[in-house]
Parts: sequence; C-alpha cells; structure tokens
Amino acid sequence: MSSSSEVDVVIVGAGISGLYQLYKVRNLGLRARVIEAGSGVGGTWYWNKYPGARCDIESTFYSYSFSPELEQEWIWKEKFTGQKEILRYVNHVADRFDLRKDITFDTRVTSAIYDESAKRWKVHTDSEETIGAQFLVMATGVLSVSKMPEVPGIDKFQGNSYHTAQWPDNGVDFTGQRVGVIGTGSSAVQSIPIIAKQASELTVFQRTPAFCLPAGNRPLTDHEIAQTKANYATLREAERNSRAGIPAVPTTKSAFEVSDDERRAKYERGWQDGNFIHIIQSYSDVMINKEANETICEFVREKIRSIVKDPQTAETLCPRSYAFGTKRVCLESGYYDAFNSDHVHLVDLRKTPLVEITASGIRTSEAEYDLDAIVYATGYDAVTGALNRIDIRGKGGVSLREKWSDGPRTYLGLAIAGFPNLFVVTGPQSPSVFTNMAASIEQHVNWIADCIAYARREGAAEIDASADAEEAWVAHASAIAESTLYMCTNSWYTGSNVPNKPRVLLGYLGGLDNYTAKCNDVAAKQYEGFLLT
Ligand code: FAD
Ligand code: N01
Repeated sequence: MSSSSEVDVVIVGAGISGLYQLYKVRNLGLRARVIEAGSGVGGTWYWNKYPGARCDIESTFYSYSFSPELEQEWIWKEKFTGQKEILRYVNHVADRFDLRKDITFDTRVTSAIYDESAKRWKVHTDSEETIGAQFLVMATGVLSVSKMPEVPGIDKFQGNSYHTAQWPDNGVDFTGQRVGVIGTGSSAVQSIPIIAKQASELTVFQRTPAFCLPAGNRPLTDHEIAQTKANYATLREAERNSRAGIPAVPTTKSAFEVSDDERRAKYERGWQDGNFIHIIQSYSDVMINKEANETICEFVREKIRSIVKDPQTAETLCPRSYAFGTKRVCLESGYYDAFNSDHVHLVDLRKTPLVEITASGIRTSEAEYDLDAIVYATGYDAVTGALNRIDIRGKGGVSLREKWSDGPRTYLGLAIAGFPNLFVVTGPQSPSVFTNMAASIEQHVNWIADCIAYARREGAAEIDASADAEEAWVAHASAIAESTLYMCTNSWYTGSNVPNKPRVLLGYLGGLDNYTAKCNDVAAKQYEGFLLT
C-alpha cells in the first residue's frame, strides 16, 4: 500500500556518512528521515563481512571526531580494527545518539524528483512510500554497488558463489573445499590468507597484481591507548589539516634530491608501519613523475621477491603496468606468504584470459579448474554507481544520469547545478576516496549542515550551485588529475573497471587541507557559487 509523509531532510544511506548527517541536521532542529537498503547501520561495514575485512587507516583516525565523549569512552584495541568491531562501533554510535528512530531499514530509494513549483524533493522508495522534503542528502557511499566480472556462464556454476560485498551473515567455512578467487584488489588480498588456511586447494585468478604493504596489525598497548586519549584534540587537528586525513608532514623534496639509501630508508619506514599514505607523500614528485614513482615500485617488487619463494610466482605478483598508489594500495597480512603454500596457486589472466564460468568451475584459455566455490573479489561500480542507480531528476526534469553521461560534474563534490537543495557526501570531485574517508566525511557533512542552516536562515526555499561555479570546479579538479600519474591507470579511481563508464578521475587530488580551505572560503563568502531563491 502506498503512503506519503513530509520532513525537512531525507538522507539516503545509513553508513558513517548518513548517521552523522542525521545527527547534524537534527541538531539544527530539522525533521529528518534516513532510508537504508540494508537491515542495519554501518554501510560498508554492514555489507563487507568477508574473512579478513579490516580498515587500512589506523582506527585512531578512522573514526568519528565530532564527540570528545565518544572518543574517550570507545576503546580501539587494535591498530587496524576488523569489520566486526567497526560495525559494533557504528551501532554504538547509532544507539548513543538515539539515531535509529529516524532510520527506515530494508528500503531502497528508487527515484527522487524535484518539484520546481513547491521547491521540494519527492523521494520514492521500493516500499511504495513517497517522502517530501526540502533537502535531500545522498549518503549512498562510494563503494556500495558491487560488481561481477563480464564473463559468460556465471549462472551456470553448480557450486557456491560469493561476492566479497555480499558475504553471508554467518560466514563461510571453506574447509576441505577447492576454492577459486577472482580478483587481487584489497578485498581479495585481505581474504585470501584466511581462505587459504581453510581450503584444500585455492586458485587465485589475477588480472592485475596489486601493490601490497604488510599491515603490521597488532593490539595497541595500554600506554598507546592512554596517549591517544590524552592527545585526541591535537591529533584530530593534525588529521583535519593534512592532505589525506592522517597527520603527515608534507615534503617539497624530489625523490632524486636524496641518496638511494635515504630514499630506501624512508620507504622502509612506510613498509614497516603499514602506512601507504606516507609512501605516497614521501617525495613531492612520486605521484607525478614516472621515474620517481618507479623507485617505490622497485622497492616493493624487491620485497615481493624476498617473501615469495617461487621466482616465477613472485614475478607474476610484481606489478609492472601502472604506477604505485594510482590504484588503492593494499595492506596485507600473510597475502604474499600464502603463495608459498603448495595448495595455493596463481593463474595469470594476462597470459591465459578468463573464458567462462562453467558448471564445475572456471575455464581460462589454457585450462579448466574444477572448484567447489568461487569468490568474486571483483570490486565496485564506484562513486557514481549508487547515485546513477536512482532516477534523480532536477530542474526541467533533467536526469542526473543524462547530465553525467560524459562523466560526473559537481561543485566541490557536494552539489550539482540544476539539482537544487540536493547534496552529496563523498561525491565525485571531492577528496574522499584519496583520504582517510572518516575525516572527509565529517568535513562534507559539517559543511552540508552549515549550508542548509544558512539557506534556512536566509529564508531561501532553494539553493542551487551555479553552472559557472560547477564548470570551474570540474576544470580545476581535472587539471590536477591530468598533472598526475593517476589518469594513466585503469582502476575504479578512473571508472575504467566498468565497461562504457566515462574515464574520469572520480576524486579530487588537491588534498583535504586545501579542499577544506576552499569550502570554508565559499561559506565565508555567503556560499559563493550558489544561487539562493
Ligand atoms: P557506505 O558505508 O557505503 O554506506 C552507504 C549506504 O547507503 C549503504 O549502506 C547502502 O546500502 C546505502 N544505499 C545506497 N544506495 C541506496 C539507495 N538507493 N537506497 C537506500 N540505501 C542506499 N575507507 C577508509 O578511509 N579507510 C578504510 O580502511 C576503508 N576500508 C574499506 C574497506 C572496504 C571493504 C570497503 C568496501 C571500503 C572501505 N573504505 C575505507 C571506504 C568506505 O566505503 C568508507 O570509509 C566509508 O565507510 C563510507 O561510508 P558512507 O556512509 O559514505 O558509505
Ligand atoms: O575491488 P578492486 P576491491 N576478470 O576494484 C579484478 C576499498 N577496500 O573490492 O585490476 C578478472 O580493488 C580486478 O582486476 P583488474 C579500497 O578502497 C579497502 O578489492 O581490473 N579480474 C581487481 O584485481 C579498494 O580499492 C579495504 O585487472 C577481474 C579486482 O577484481 C576498494 O574498496 C578492503 C575482472 C577488483 O579489485 C575496492 O576493493 C577492501 C574480470 N572480469 C576494499 N573484473 C581495506 O583494506 C575485476 N577483476 C581497507
């Protein structure tokens, strides 16, 4: 039966972004509803229950900073916390701030249509509800639409199939099974060592090898926990003022201004510390100059060769076709070492491409692999995927999909010209995916809440980004992207993992610090680049 209701703000998604957005708009005295497709809060951490799922940013920083009380009462026991504990934390936040009562679970937003005469959004769900709202905030996630590979026969397989992003709640026991894993990105790198411990045979189907650093995860000592709690305010300040949302000292030195030994020592520190952002930021030219970047690539290749005993397997695991850091670097806990086990096999799909999935397993151009289970660690239709799956129509009935048919266009990654009163958390051309996302999310959400408060204060029914401001932001973000090595690499960062997706760098590379300054400046200038009516 269809129903309708009216609120001030509809928020789509109840992950880290949606929950904090709800908290913020409630504090403005606004009525809000959150619509979430899953049955619980947590987003990424609700869906990704695959073995080994864990954050790759230290938990001290990969957490909310808005509540000093929350910071003091919650104890992160490990350097990099696992999925279960992060999900427990997000649930704690939902309870502590009494957020659940405004969240509708198991419900998907299917369309959002802007009513120009009423200057309000009409949001439709798959449970036949229509919710009217002045403001609409898309907190739908950058990695929330999983992707299967374009390979025939997926439905024919008679064994069990799993995508890492839709893992069964009760886990999977692969004991004694012949398992195939397709993909070698972060999800595969985390799950493979654990699946290898259970499976009788594990075959990894690799198309592009990943650059991996050892996570070096460990329990935090009582002293470390106490130190963090005593210094949280300073640590958070450094986090917010950094390029990537974790404290770091930027350098202006080229990789070639120092000796080989000094350079290696710096990379070694990042390697030992499980800190790929420190390596990416180690020298000013490593992400813009191929030769400088190659010094990191060869450092990691040497490490791979030193861990993986079979020289041919080691070479197959060595990335050569793209620059370090231009795909998300993976943190590993026993990934390379897993290939030293006799029952773990690596298939190089560049030499012997995937042909089809058959009833009994996987066929490549060279061989057929009989399997009991297949794990698809094949990634996501990232950043724009969740937005494009909703029929969003702005002024003049223009659809967002049409507007973005040649690539997404936003103002600050937060607003879209012609789609008034709509905001996106971690949108395209925002820095989020190149940072500690928890830090970016808080910045985006705070800014959106302030902007909504401003529009209300001004008595504006509508606030819309101007086409000129959007044009300038897209040009600025593209110019930075083009000056780096990122655009040379095929990955979800550039949309090139999805057939026919426009090739555009989906994040902003100017740094969280500079980006925040720009957003603050826009706000200080009465939301420069926005039109209020
Ligand atoms: P999400 O957590 O993706 O939540 C979006 C929610 O919106 C989902 O629950 C989804 O169901 C819902 N939704 C989407 N569309 C609709 C719709 N139409 N209707 C209703 N609901 C909808 N980032 C880091 O910085 N550090 C890390 O260590 C890190 N680890 C990660 C590990 C994994 C396995 C993955 C996949 C991502 C990781 N990320 C990490 C990125 C991570 O996605 C973000 O850090 C963060 O969790 C995103 O939160 P969010 O609320 O913006 O989006
Ligand atoms: O996905 P991915 P993911 N045939 O896109 C392969 C975050 N995250 O789920 O590179 C064969 O990285 C594909 O090969 P190729 C993090 O931001 C973080 O692993 O396209 N192979 C690739 O190897 C991350 O970047 C953590 O050649 C195919 C793999 O599948 C993002 O989420 C953990 C194929 C996909 O890798 C996504 O990670 C997990 C095909 N047809 C996720 N199609 C942390 O550690 C795809 N592949 C915090």
